[in-house]
Amino acid sequence: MIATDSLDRLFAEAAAQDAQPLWTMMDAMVPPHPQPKAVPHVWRYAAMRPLLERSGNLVATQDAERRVFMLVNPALKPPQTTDTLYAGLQLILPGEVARAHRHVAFALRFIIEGDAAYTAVGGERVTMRRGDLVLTPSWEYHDHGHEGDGPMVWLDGLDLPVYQFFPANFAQPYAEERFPSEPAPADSHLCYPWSDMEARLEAEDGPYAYAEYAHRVTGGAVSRVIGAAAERIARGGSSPTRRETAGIVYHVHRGRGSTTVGTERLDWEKGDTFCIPAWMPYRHEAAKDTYLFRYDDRPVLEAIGAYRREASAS
Ligand code: GTQ
Repeated sequence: MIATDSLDRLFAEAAAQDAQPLWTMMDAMVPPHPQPKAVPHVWRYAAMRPLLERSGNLVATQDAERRVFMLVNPALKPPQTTDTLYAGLQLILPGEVARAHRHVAFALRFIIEGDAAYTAVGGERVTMRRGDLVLTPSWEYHDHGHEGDGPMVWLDGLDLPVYQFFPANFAQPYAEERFPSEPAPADSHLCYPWSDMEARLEAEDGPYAYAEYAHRVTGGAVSRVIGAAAERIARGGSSPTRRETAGIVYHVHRGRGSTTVGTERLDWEKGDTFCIPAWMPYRHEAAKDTYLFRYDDRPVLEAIGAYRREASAS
């Protein structure tokens, strides 16, 4: 050993070998509890709606493969709405086509406004109505079109950030603008109408109800990465306080209220979208009869044995 050796000298020489000591940053590398980088945040529809409308005047679908505003977490970069989930607001106008492509990333759509637009997925054409959940499974060609009246806006939920981490995504355009399709059957595994979900939530007693979407074929979550659910909270009611290792994106389908996340309070109303970072305790309170749609990264966490949830009444 050199008599004049020191930690500074050791670290400098290790750095020259592209190596660093673990023991000075053990807590950051192996944290005692989840440390999401996302922060709680609300994207207000009243503010976003006019921006979408302007994007409709300024950008044609020929010039934008998808006319979408990404909802970017203030503490993160695109495409992160949470650490692992992406959310965007997509606009399609009557007569437009968002051309066919496919990608490994999974997408879901929750319809916010309008009806009679369609998504054609792998040969099935699904007509979309407010409140419906429509799935685009991994690697299926899909295009969106609108043959009705008025603008159509939906929330896109994708697992894109996962593919920033696992660089395993591929994307491909289709040779034609539209992938050939036939109208989807009423019980298509791609479409989950709001009326069915609302009936399930109404069938439960009490001021608060929670129901998961079950894939019509597998009976499990809507994808291997993303799961989805809806919640009903009666006016004056509240959810239990929960925390889970999943990150969550919420969308207010109907109603008004607030969610306490850690020490922060997020106020929201119909059309707003908000996010809950992993492991932060959260509790919703409704000022009006409320229905929330949500998606999360629970299935992928379960696959790697890392999903945990705690709930307490109140
Ligand atoms: O509609 O295919 O928000 O590929 C982001 C990427 C929507 C889509 C997004 C996409 C799509």
